[in-house]
Amino acid sequence: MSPHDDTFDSRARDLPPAVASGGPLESAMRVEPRVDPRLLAASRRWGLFVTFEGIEGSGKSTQIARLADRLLAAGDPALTTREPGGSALGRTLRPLLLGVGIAPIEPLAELLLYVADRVQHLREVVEPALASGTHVLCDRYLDATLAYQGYARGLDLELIRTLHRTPPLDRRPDRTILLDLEPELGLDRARRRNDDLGLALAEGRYEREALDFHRRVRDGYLALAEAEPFRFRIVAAEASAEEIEARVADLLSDLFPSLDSEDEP
Ligand code: ATM
Repeated sequence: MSPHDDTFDSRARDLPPAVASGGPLESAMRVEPRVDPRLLAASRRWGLFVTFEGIEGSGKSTQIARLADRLLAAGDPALTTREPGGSALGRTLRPLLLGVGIAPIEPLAELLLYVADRVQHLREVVEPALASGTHVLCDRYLDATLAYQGYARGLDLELIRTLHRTPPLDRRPDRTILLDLEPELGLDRARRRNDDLGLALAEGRYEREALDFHRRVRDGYLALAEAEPFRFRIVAAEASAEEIEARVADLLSDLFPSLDSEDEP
């Protein structure tokens, strides 16, 4: 007998007799396979989680709306949302976080408010949508916290990462689009937009930060993207909205086949 046969024999002897011999237990398993319900849940179709990041004025909101339109037109269910402000609690927190002169906020308090906003948003909006098969397109997420509170305000990146290991904060996007822009250009656009929309006081707290702050945010985003090239796609945001829209669709077409321009008639 070869060593191989010997191994086979000893394995067969270790099995319970009914399975080893093809007895009643084995045939019952063949007729009525028992599937772990957790595996069944995992095989159901979940939505994809895509986040958009970038400095102020990089055009995230425009691009998210355009992407949602494309997906919906192709029959793909998609939800657009944002942080801060995607949940009921978040809508209360947003003016506190972004308003000019509402109340002084310590960097650590600011971090914890963004984290509170995120927990509520994940539980109330993001998780139920993904579980029902709806794609979630989110304007800012964890990378914003790392870039603004970490790289720009100087809070410990490891502290932020540690907080985001606890559910539901441990959810990571399937893809992140980083709209990259020179801070001078972005700030100029953001200030003009806030003036036009009358939002300079309600949402202008970050536009009042020094240019250097926004440079640190941008550099932080680029460092994050470099560290995770599989998740991030960087798009130069100086181009026209139409050009950026086409580029974004192209960069997501592996996840969403309906965005593949070669499939268009
Ligand atoms: P939007 O204007 O893109 O919605 O962003 C609001 C601000 O929230 C943004 N300000 N600027 N410039 C960055 C800030 N923000 C953080 O500082 N940390 C975070 O975790 C999030 C989600 C947003």
